[in-house]
Amino acid sequence: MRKHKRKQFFPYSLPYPGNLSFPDKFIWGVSTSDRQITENIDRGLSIWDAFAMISGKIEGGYDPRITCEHMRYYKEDVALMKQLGAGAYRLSIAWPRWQSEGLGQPNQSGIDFYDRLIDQLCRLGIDPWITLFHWDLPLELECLGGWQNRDTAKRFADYVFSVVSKLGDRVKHWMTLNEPNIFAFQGYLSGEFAPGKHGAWLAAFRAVHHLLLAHGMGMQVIRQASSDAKVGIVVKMLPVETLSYSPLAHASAHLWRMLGTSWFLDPLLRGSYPLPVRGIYDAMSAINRLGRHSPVVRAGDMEIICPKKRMDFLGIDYYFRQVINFLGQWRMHVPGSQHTAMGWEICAAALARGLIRLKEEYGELLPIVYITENGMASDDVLVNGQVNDQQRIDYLIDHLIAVLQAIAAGVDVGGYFVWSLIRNWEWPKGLLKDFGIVYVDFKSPERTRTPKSSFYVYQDVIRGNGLIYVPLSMCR
Ligand code: IFM
Repeated sequence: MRKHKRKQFFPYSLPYPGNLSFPDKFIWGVSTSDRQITENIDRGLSIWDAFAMISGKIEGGYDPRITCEHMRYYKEDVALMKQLGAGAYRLSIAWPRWQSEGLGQPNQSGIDFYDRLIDQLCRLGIDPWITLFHWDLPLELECLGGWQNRDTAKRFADYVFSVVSKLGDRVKHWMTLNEPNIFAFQGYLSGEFAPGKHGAWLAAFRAVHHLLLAHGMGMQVIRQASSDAKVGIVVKMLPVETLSYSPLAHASAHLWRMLGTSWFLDPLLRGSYPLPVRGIYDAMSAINRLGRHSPVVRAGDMEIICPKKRMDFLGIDYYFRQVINFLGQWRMHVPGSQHTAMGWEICAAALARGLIRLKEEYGELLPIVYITENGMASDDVLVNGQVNDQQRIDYLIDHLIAVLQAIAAGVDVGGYFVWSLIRNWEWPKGLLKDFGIVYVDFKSPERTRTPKSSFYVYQDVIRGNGLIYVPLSMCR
C-alpha cells in the first residue's frame, strides 16, 4: 500500500514501449475551436469578445476578430486534414453563432456554415467530433448571471437539442464541455479568462456545479435525439507530482489534485463530489436556505451529472504537470527541464503516469479515453517556404510514446488529437503563441497555409498507425 502511494506521488519511469504500433481502429485526429480560428461573421457576441475589449486583458492587444479565417478557407483546411490522413476532426460549435443571444431561434446563417463544413468533412471521409461549449458563452447569458445562474444549464440543453437535431444525422461523437476545470479556475479565480473574475470562490463553486449539470442535461438530450451517439466531456489532465517528500508537499498535492481533478471527475464518474468539496456545497446550501434561496446542489442533480448509463468516453487534454516542491508550492519550472513558448514544462512521462493514475483511481468507472488535445506552442518561422519545428516533432513523438506506455499498462486509450491543426487565437495570449502544425502567414491577405515539418511527421505516424515509419532523422 505504501509502495502504491509512493508510486502515485513521485515521478517514476515506465519501460520504453516494445511495440511502437497503436491498436487497430485507433483514431487519429486534429483539434480546434471555433472562437480561436473563425471570423466574427454570422454570430452574436461571446464573453470573450467583451473580455478582449478590456485593455490589457489580451497580450499584444490581439483582437479576436483577427484569425486564420477558417470560415473562408474551411475547404482548404479540410483538404489539409485529408492530406494529413486524419480520421477525425474535433471542432467546436460556437453557441453565439448557433443562437446569437444564447436562446431562442437558431441563427440560420451560422448553422449553414456548420452544415457546409460537416458535409465537406463527410465527403472526404473525416469524422466530425463536436465540442458544444468551448468557453465562448453568449454575452447575453453572462448578463443573466452566466454559469452562476442555474438556468444556463437548461439553456445549454435547449441549444444542444437544436444542434443535435440539425447535425445528429452526420455527427456521432459529442463532447459537451471543454475543460470546465480550466474555465472555472481561470475565469473565476485567476481572472485570466473570461468572465474575468478574481478570487470569486463562491462563484466558481456555483459555476462548476452548473457546468456539470449542463453536461448531464446535454448528454440526456443527445441520447434522446440520437440513439447511436457517443457522448463525453473533455477535462484538462493536471497530473500532480511531488519531487521530494514533506508533509506540506503531501498535503498540497492532495489539495491540488482534488481541486484540479476530483472536483470534476468524482461527480462525473462516481456521482458525488469529494468530501471537502461536498462540505462546501452543503455549507453554501445551508446559507442559501437561511435567505430562503434554493440550494446550489439540488435533489436529483447528481443523477443527471452521473446517470446510470455513464458517459461513453472521457476526453483528456494534456499539456503539463503540476510540480509541487518541498514547501508545498506549485512550480511551473523544474530545473533542467525544457519548456514550450507558453513557458509550460515539457514532461511527456507525466501523461503516461497521469493516465495510469486515472485508471488506478477510477477503475472500471473510467470509460475509454481519447486524448482530445495535446501539442505545444513554439516560435516558428517560415524559411524558404518551409517551417522546421523540430521541438514540436520531439514533443509529439515523446507524448505518443507516453500514450503507448499507458496503453501497455492497461489504460484504454482510443485516439489522439493534436492541438492544433492551425495557428489559433490563444485566449489571453492572442496570436502570440502558435500551436499549429500548419503555419499561417498572417501578413498575406489569403492567410497562406504551409504545413510544418511536424505535419509530415504526424502524417507518417497516422500512415503507419504508430511510430514505425517516422524517419529516425526526424527524431531525437
Ligand atoms: O488553446 C487552448 C484550447 O482552447 C483549450 N486547451 C488548451 C489549448 C492551449 O492552451
